[in-house]
Amino acid sequence: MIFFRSAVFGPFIVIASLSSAAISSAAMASAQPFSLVKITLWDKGKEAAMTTDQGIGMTSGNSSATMGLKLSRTSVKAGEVVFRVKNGSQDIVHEMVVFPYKKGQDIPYSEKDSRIDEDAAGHLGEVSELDPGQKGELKISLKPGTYVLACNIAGHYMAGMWALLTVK
Ligand SMILES: [Cu+2]
Repeated sequence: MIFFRSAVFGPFIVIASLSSAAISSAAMASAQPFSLVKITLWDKGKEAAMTTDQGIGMTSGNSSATMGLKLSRTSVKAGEVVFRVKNGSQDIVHEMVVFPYKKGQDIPYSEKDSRIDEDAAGHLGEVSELDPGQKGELKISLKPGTYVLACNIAGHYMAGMWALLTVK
């Protein structure tokens, strides 16, 4: 058979000789079922003066933020995504909320509450209110696009506690 001469088709020949149960477990072992993003929530301590002008699209970005999210990766494949979140702060409660993002769009924001308006912004899921040192996990399915990961404790988004994630 001509397939035996092709390295590309080799794996199919091996699988074809197995039972159907073996095929599905082999497929599961080789295909990664989800993308993992590890996130550390950080800050410079509760004594640090919080910045207030570090929202998305604001002139300074969040380069001088006193709190933020550190991502193990900023790009993942579309499909199931697991966010494994740890609050690395010594003394401040943080969380991680996922929103869709379109370039040039302002994130709906409530000045009154000093928070992103979660309903208007299209809240997709969250690991809410982690105490210092605490961990949490969120698994959601994401389509290709850009997403905002933000902490929506009052004041934290404008302090610069957000990051962008690209889904391809
Ligand atoms: Cu926070």
